Amino acid sequence: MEISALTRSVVKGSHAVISPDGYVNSNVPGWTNCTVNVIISEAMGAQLTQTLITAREGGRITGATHTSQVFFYVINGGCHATADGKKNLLSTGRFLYVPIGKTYQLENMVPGTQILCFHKVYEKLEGYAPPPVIFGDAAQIEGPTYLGDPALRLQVLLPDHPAFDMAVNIFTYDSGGHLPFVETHIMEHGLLYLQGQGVYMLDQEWYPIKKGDSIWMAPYCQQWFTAMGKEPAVYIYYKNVNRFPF
Ligand code: UGY
Ligand code: MN
Repeated sequence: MEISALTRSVVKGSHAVISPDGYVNSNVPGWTNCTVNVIISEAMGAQLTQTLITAREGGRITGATHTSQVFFYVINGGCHATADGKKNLLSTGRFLYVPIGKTYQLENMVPGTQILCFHKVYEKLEGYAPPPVIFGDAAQIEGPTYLGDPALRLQVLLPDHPAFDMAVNIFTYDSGGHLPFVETHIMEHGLLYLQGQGVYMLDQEWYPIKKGDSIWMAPYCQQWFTAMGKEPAVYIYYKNVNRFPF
């Protein structure tokens, strides 16, 4: 029998590892017939919110952005999406970015559809209008090698433009691939494993990680990862970018 008093999840001042075994569901107004798990939030010290939405029969996600922008990524399943009057079909690997001050509707969700969501308070930049609504498909985005290492590939899902103050990237590591150095940086991360497994080092502590796990890394949380197992390890992650730190 499994021992229910054990978990791989940890929540610390500079980082958290959240495995699905600890999920307790939330209700979010406007997100109807959906199971919602708020995985990363201000309540743990983060400056982003990372949410996982799983549709039940009749699942529907509607709302409006105010001070926060929102990024939706379809992990599996599909739905019809509308944002600021623009419509598109979302299926596995497709995404929708909704800037501040817009409405959104994700409807006709196939039961079981899973959607990852990042919210961040938008920091305006003088001289630049806030970004537009963006629909995209990760399958159509190039994944060049990362820092010249053919075992690592990085896809940048949002435009690299000063109007954006957040990035969302997909990082793929062949088995045995690893970050080339221990990163120590001011940017914060929220991430979700889409595939595979490996070992993450967070502030000199070592964690086995696999598909379905999430990680929060506060600014300056030291980080390094190596992929293990028979298939590439893939994670999608958030990063704050393009703004002066004070
Ligand atoms: O973009 C990044 O900072 C990325 N290389 N960090 C990470 O994967 N932990
Ligand atoms: Mn990093």
